[in-house]
Amino acid sequence: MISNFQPGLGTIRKVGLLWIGLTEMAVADSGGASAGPHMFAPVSTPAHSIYRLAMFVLVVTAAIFLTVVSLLVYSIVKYRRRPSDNGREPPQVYGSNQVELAWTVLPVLIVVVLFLASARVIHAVGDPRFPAGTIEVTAVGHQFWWEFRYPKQGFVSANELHVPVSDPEHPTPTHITLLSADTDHSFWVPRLAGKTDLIPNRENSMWIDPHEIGVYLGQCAQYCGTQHAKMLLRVIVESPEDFARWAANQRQSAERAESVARGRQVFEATACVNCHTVAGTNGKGTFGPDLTHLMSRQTIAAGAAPNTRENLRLWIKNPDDIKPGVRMPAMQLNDQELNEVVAYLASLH
Ligand code: HEC
Ligand SMILES: [Cu+2]
Repeated sequence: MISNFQPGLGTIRKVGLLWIGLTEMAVADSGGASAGPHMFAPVSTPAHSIYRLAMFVLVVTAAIFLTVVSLLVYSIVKYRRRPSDNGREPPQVYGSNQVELAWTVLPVLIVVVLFLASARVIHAVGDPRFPAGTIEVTAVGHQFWWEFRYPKQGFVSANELHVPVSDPEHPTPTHITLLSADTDHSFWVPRLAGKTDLIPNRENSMWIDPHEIGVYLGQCAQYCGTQHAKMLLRVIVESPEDFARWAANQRQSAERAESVARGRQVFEATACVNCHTVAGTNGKGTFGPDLTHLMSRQTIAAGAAPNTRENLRLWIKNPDDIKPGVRMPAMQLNDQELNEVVAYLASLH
């Protein structure tokens, strides 16, 4: 018997190692972010409550499953057909108040317990009391990127949501209002909270309360068009000091270095300005991401590529090479204009 069990345990170990291996691959792929997007390691209040509830439901239903399967296997084995059977029907029993009461009351009790446990978490997640230090962010889903507005601080960013880490003693949760500029999207950062949809002409909201500094990966979780799969997002949870420094920088107008004046002219003289804002220039478009502090982001095009000069050049030359089906056209710049505009973009810290 015991030797029979060993291959089984070995298999479980192998599956476990494979799982860890896959997670690590995801981490490697994600450009150094501290964790892949899975929901088994929550670090924020709503995700914690949901995880605990899910585990509780899983344990209760697993216990029911095991009981039912054991009884089933027991009956199949014990009452199987035997050569010694005489072929007659066993005695037929009709009705037993005790048994019927037991199999009615017990499931009702289990359902009530599951219902109360779920109702408690739904209430805690759906209707929390926000403390005074709550950060307000408006997230707008676009095909295929995220706009993040900080209305109280007065600036706009994209694709990488910065929030301060929340100390359970003095919580600073982030309340996120969710809007859509075009079609349905869904905001999902598995380690921080459940999914919430962004629906045109409707205001949804959610919140996160992360307790660990780090970069958490997320993904649009509602099919929204060709590049839905490359509509990634990252939440950068940082110390209150780092967050304050980042926010202060975001509030500044764009840098105006003389050395990149020609690139700025290219930017201001082309249709870039119809789709992009750079504070302090004539670029006031909102169809594409705000570029005022482009270089403060780790990635471009909603996580489609690391934010390097080479990728920026590739992107401006032909965005479709990085993200086929993207809503930004190739701007047909010549090589010199391309180099100048990339130098300008690279100066926007
Ligand atoms: C028709 C509107 C439009 C025009 C014109 C346009 N863009 Fe874009 N741009 C977009 C959209 C939309 C995105 C977001 C694409 C995505 O991530 O799916 C984008 C993304 C970008 C990004 C990446 C930003 C980030 O943080 O991810 C850069 C850089 C950029 N554009 C620069 C330019 C420059 C420079 C020009 C002019 C030469 C230009 N764009 C012209 C719509 C436009
Ligand atoms: Cu989407």
